[in-house]
Amino acid sequence: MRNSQNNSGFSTRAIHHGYDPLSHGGALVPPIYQTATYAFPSVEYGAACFAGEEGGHFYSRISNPTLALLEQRMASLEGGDAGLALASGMGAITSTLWTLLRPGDELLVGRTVYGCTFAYMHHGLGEFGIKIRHIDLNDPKALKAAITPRTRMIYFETPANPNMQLVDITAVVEAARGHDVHVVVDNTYCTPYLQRPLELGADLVVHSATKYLSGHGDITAGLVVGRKALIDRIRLEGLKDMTGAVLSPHDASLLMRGIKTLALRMDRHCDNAQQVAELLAGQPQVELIHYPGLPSFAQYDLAQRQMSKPGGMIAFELKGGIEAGRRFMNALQLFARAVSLGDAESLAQHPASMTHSSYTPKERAHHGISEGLVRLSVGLEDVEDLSADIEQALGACS
Ligand code: 4LM
Repeated sequence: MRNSQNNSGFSTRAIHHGYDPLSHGGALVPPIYQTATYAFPSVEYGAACFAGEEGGHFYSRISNPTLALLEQRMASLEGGDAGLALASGMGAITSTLWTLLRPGDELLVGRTVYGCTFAYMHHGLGEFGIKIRHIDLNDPKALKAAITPRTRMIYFETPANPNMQLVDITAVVEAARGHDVHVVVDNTYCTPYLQRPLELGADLVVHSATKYLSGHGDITAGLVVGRKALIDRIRLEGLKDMTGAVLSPHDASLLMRGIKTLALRMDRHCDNAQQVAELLAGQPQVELIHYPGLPSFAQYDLAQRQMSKPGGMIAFELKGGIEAGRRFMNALQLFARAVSLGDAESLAQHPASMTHSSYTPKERAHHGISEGLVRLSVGLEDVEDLSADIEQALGACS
């Protein structure tokens, strides 16, 4: 029996958890249940499913056996008791926040978040009567003062996209204790291989599984993991009735394929990024570099404590600002000029004009996203080739 993998190592669970081939005709790879609906043995059974009295699947916007396996596996990897798969990271974030917030509630948000998350909060939630306040979550006094009787959620990314600022998860959980507040962490940059916020006391973890979890840039997907009672609510309110952002069974299967190699890939992403960061840090053209694996990183101690490795993302600025950054990016030959992250291919993008263009320039300045910032997602190629590309592009832009 391969079903009881709870105490196995990370990769063993990433490959086997929740699935026994011998219960599926010997199929080594879990079958894809490519079905929208399910036949009921009786009208009474169907009615009991709809009433929530029977646990079976009854419509694939609500649940599907292929997604259920993925959800179980991710819950195991994040250390939660339930998971929910969705069509994209934004599907996961919007389904979660629409479920847990009501008009009049206050949402405290870290200083910097992904551009579409920021836009959803300010143009979506904000227009439906939810008050959004960004604060420096690393300032314990500011955080304590910001929590009011109307605060219902503290939401953040760590590291934040794109400026790599970290938030001390344990400190936020501590500040939220005793308040009716959910702590929600976007763990996209780290994946559970590098950081497990639920084990530090967070209530929910959300993911863009489009990134490292799937790892091959061929699907969009999202995940939420946490306590079963919360996940059930997000499934039955946010996903079923509000967003309908359901993941296709075929993409769930691709995502499970990606997750099988997560540990291997993350190790290589981290090793490559460390070398690229060290190379950049030593170049005269580089003004500033943010990478949690460099001792010069402002939150190096927190990174060492909270993340098992520093990850595959680097943010840096060149002397000469955005003009130099543009010349650098246009000169790259191996790194693709593309948004998204966590793929096998190395990617370079300009947050101010791309992923974070939903902030106004004034908002970017206020939220710590400088106009000259260049973001690298360091891929899985041979690091010598990546280094050579960086060196030739720096040469071309100076
Ligand atoms: C990007 N990011 O940065 P979907 N949370 C984080 C993210 O970085 C993203 C999402 C959620 C980028 C996309 C173009 C921390 C996305 C949203 O794209 O909806 O799966 O995830 O390049």
